[in-house]
Amino acid sequence: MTALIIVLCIILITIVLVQIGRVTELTAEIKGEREARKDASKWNGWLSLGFVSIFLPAVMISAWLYKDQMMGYGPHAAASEHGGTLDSMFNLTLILTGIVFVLTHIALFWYAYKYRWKENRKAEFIAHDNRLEVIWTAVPAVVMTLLVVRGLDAWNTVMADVGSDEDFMEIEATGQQFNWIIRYPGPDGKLGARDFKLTTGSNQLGQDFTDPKNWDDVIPSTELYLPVGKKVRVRITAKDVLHNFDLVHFRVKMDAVPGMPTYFVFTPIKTTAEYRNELRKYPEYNEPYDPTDPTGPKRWEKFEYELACAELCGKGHYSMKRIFRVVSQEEFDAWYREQKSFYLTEFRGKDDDPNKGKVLDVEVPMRAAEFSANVKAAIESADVADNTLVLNYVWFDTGSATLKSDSKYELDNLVTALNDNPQIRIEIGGHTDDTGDQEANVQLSQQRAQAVAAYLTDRGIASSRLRAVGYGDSKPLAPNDSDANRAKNRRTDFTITL
Ligand SMILES: [Cu+2]
Repeated sequence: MTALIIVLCIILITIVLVQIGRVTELTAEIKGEREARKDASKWNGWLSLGFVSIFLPAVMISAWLYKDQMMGYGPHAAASEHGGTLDSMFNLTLILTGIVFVLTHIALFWYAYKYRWKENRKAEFIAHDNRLEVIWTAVPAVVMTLLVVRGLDAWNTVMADVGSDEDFMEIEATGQQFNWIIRYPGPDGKLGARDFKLTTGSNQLGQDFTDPKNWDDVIPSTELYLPVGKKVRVRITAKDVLHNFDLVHFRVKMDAVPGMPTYFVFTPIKTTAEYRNELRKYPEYNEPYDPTDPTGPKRWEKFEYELACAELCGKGHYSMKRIFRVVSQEEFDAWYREQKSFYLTEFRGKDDDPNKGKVLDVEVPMRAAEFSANVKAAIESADVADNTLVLNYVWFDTGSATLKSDSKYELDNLVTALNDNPQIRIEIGGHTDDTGDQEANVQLSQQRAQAVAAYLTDRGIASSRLRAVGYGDSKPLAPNDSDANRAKNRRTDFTITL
């Protein structure tokens, strides 16, 4: 019942509203609606004309005033070789669409004025005009073709991969929530292989360390350096979601897609210092970097090339910032020499190191340098306790005095040290842990010390400079109470005697 009453009310109200509308129309006609329309039409015409004559100049003036905020203008010049090409494409599009924008606005508002309603003027209806159709299809088609062809040409140039004979350096950028892991190839110039199945907390990139190319790879955690004028190929990957490798000053932007490596090749042409110097010309960059410290450094002095993630990849997206510093080749080389291999400094010898117990080619020169420094320090030291050095990389077959082949590197270092320092003599000491028969231990340690001495005399060291002593377990370095300590006590060492 209530519903019926409501429906009836709605119907009645609708009828009332329609009737009111009719009454209003009739009254307007009696009052002279034509006059009212004439007035309104005249006003609208003039206002259209007024609007366009203020709006268009205002657009142009503001574009001119704010041009320094646009990419490719003023302080935002491109800092890479291909950057200028992209900027000029944006410019061409801006000019062509700008012309169309101005012309259509003038036409739109001028016609609104010119063909405003007038008494006795009748609209002319055009059903179809082939000529017009052709013009407004052909003109945009030609312009679009021009833009697309130029774009394709630019795409082919910018996206061309490096040739095999070209001089370039390759780095790798891996996006993850929420940082960029950047990998440099190290002295061999080659990035090592990766396998996602090997990814762990300590091996973030899943580097396959059975691949020797991985051994010298560097993963810097602070500022990243690039040499100016050198072609850089960035291998871009992602670990979790979609990221985007964006170096805006170099006009480099490429999606980092999980499971699908992408790349970008670019050549930085301005060093950070040069770019700062250019920014210096603009008043806005002469303002203090930190507004609370007006006497502090200016904005241009603190400028850095920034790597950002241009994909909204999650909550911490904004924090994916890395600094790339472009410097001269000499400065770059100096920085690069200081970088430490991730594998050798962070991963070597850990439980999941696939090369545990093996000597790697890269380690041989490192160990040689370390050995010669230790010997030098021992000779120079006044303290007798410093004269004994452990041969950390000399190993024997279990229970025997046969040297393992990997021991030769350390023993060759010892040969070099003895040749470099003809004034020294050494006592080679063999040591065991406390397991097993004491007498047998002494005998084994004696045989092992002699094996080392024999190796040295074979390499031309006078036997008068060598003495081999088997100490058994009488000189432990640590109490024999754990496997680790017992391993420490099983050793060969040498003591320098002048
Ligand atoms: Cu991201």
